[in-house]
Amino acid sequence: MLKIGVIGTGAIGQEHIERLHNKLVGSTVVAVNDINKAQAEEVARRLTPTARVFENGHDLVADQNVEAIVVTSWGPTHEEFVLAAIAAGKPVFCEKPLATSAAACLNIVNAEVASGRHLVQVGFMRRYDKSYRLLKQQIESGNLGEPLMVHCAHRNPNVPDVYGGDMAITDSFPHEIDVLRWLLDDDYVSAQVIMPRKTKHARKDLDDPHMILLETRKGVRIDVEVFVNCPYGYDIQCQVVGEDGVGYLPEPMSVLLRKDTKLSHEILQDWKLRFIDSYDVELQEWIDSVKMGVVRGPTAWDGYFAAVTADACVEAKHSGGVVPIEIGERPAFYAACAFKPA
Ligand code: NAI
Ligand code: NAD
Ligand code: ISE
Repeated sequence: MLKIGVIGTGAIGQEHIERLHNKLVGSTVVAVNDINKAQAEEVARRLTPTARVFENGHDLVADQNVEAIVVTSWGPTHEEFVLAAIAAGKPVFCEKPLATSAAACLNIVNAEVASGRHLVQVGFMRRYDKSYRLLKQQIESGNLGEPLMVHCAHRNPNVPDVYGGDMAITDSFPHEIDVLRWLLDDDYVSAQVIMPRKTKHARKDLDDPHMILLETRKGVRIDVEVFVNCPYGYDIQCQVVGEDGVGYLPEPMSVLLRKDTKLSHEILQDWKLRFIDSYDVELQEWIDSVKMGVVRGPTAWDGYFAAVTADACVEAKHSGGVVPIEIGERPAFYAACAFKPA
């Protein structure tokens, strides 16, 4: 059994503790921590009663009984806990974003390379999603011809009060940044952000929606609508327009109903359900790979690339211009752990 310590017992922390302790094979949660101690104690009692509740994340990382770390605290805290795990020589799965700025992600990349071991995996779970994998197969088979354009939407029904500032770009959009780069096997060269009319459903201090435009090295043009107060539900759309055909991301499975004069499908309301299988596959593969001593999932470099892109998008939003995305060569260290689905 891989003995795991989880830092952050909020929304996704609770989801991951449940799957790591009670659902997946080969792991057990032996330690938890949250800055909100009462919540950590309540979560431990309910989901993993024998786990030790730590006063702070650093003590948890250092504890001899903890073999691997999962970081599910707020984004701004990720850097310090991932760096602590690397310093302790322990594998660490960190929810996206790896950190909230490119500079912070680069600190992690540099620390990992200096340690000489692949210890970091980032929670970009869409790469494990069956529907994205089917779409990727269509692209890679050549069935669509060369991709020319990609149209996407990332719609949430609502967001918590702590979701503010540019989090549409730094917290929601990183999923598209990562999965589209993986889907197209391409990198980005520029970003632009256009602000449509604001929805009446958004809080006064929150900009919503955003329209984000990316250009890739191969010349593919991508547009992504990020709309986090979309009253009808949680809806992730992706359409790849190729030279010879158009591929659509499959919709989540649901029963087609003929009822009350309508022909309808249910629309999901919650990100936890839309990607429930992907989180399971992602973390099961992480557990298995940690035990084998080879971390195979999205790397700290992927997390860094996402942060460089997000930073460029934030700059583009505030300047109104087209901002180049410049990133140096990927260190050879990361070539060996390019993502390979099991
Ligand atoms: P949340 O706000 O529900 O939970 C965050 C938890 O971190 C809170 O319980 C908070 O008390 C704790 N925390 C904050 N600072 C801490 C510190 N210094 N030490 C220990 N605990 C601390 O947030 P949520 O939605 O669970 O998100 C957490 C992370 O997971 C974020 O990075 C988010 O982007 C990511 N996430 C990823 C998703 C995915 O689909 N992969 C979905 C939802 C969240
Ligand atoms: P949340 O606010 O529900 O939980 C965050 C928790 O972190 C809170 O309980 C908070 O008290 C705790 N925390 C904050 N600072 C801490 C610290 N210094 N030490 C310990 N705990 C601390 O947020 P969430 O929705 O669970 O999101 C958490 C992370 O997961 C974010 O990075 C988010 O982007 C990511 N996330 C990913 C997905 C996904 O689909 N992969 C979905 C949701 C969230
Ligand atoms: C959240 O943090 C996630 O990661 C969800 O998957 C995403 O859809 C949501 O917009 C983010 O806030």
